[in-house]
Amino acid sequence: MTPKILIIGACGQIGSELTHKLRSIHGKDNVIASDISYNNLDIVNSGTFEILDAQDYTSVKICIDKHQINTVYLMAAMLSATGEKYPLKAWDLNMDSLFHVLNLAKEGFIKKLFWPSSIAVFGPTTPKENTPQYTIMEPSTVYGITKQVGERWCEYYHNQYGVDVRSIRYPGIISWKTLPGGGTTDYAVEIYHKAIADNKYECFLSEETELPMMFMDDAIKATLDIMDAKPEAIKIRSSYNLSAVSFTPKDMTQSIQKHLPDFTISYKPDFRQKIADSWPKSIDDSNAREDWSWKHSFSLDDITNEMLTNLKKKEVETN
Ligand code: AKB
Repeated sequence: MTPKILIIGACGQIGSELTHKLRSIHGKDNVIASDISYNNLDIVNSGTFEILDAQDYTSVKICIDKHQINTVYLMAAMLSATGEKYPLKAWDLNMDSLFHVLNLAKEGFIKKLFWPSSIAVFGPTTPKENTPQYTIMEPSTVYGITKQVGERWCEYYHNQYGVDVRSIRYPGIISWKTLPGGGTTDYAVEIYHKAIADNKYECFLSEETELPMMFMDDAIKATLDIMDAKPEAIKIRSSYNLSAVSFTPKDMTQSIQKHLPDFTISYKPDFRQKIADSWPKSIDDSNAREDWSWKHSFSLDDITNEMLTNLKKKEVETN
């Protein structure tokens, strides 16, 4: 099957990089980008772009028909921190959009579907160290609830209707091209921007808050790897644990200080601290490593190097 791909939520942090990567592999005419507004001109101007409301079933179906789409990446979602401000909106967006694509897949309009889950499926009662694939899951955020429920529905649609849906539980994703929006792990991107702009950062999480994280290139690789794997290799149809590195704001500070020795950090935890405290510190992703040969590449120091180098380059280009 030649993939004809639709990315829903293509202007966001992960969606934008996925769009560029998939276009470089399959050609820009085979990868249609879509989002609710034109909020990333780089994406809007780099190939076919459709304004699409992921909550509007008819519009999604029309877009799929129009472009003869067979593969969908549903990247639109409201993340953990914003979700706590707008709980019902988060529920509606995250669930409506998923049901629309699952139903279109059930009806045969979509052959293969990627839907991201998150470490937010875990909660305060989950074992925090090396969190297993199968364990207690009592998420305490609306975002986490939508992801856990979504996972159950993905597995159900696969088992009952044969829908080829694939999913991974992303940790915090660190990248320099597009800013994240509304997540609890966003501090790990902001810190690099502020290090370059002001040589200091006020962190909204406490210094010892350890969370699982990953560089964007690893996240994109994982996404492509699971989508390229043979259907028989995908033994988990809810969502796979996925891991790369785990660290605290203090660890990040020390890594940044290797490049910027005068960089300082202060701590002013806000409502996001409680969310971070409910999530795992580290993740056991042995199923992903065994089933579809997942392997990460970037350590914390590699990430720091990439972030500082590319953000400095970007600053020079825009000035
Ligand atoms: C968030 O912080 O909400 C997201 C996530 C871990 O899914 N980055």
